[in-house]
Amino acid sequence: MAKERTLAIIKPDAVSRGLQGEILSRIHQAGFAIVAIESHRLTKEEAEGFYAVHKERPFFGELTKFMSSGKVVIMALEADGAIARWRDLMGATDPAKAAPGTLRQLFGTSIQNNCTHGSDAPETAAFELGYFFSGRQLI
Ligand code: FUP
Repeated sequence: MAKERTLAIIKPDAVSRGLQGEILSRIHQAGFAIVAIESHRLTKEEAEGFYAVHKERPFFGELTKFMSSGKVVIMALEADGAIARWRDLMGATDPAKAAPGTLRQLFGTSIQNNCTHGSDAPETAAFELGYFFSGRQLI
């Protein structure tokens, strides 16, 4: 399997509950390398640009308000098959439907407050990594 990079976010609901350490530990145990990491609070505009693909969806306003409501941890993760593997570790979008032991099942509380984000395809990963990180940070 080819080495890949994916964009992962620990969302404001998880950061506000102090779950960064727990989630980072699971990322480490799952064998991902953290190529880049930063923590900051997104502006509403930054969140809107990041989720532009969803701008016609009914939940767009609430989602971008939530994503800019507090600090997030943004990471570039690297592993063989990183995109699918990180999505497997996160679990389904809705925590109520996520498989036992996945991050969203363990730490998510609603379809919006679902604790983590992950790119869903190579093209999305390229866009999302470039949205937050410079080429220098991704060396
Ligand atoms: P995912 O790729 O699993 O993050 O899910 P989607 O791309 O379908 O949705 C992006 C984000 O929109 C989800 F993480 C949470 C949010 N969302 C809602 O708030 N309500 C919905 O009905 C669907 C998604």
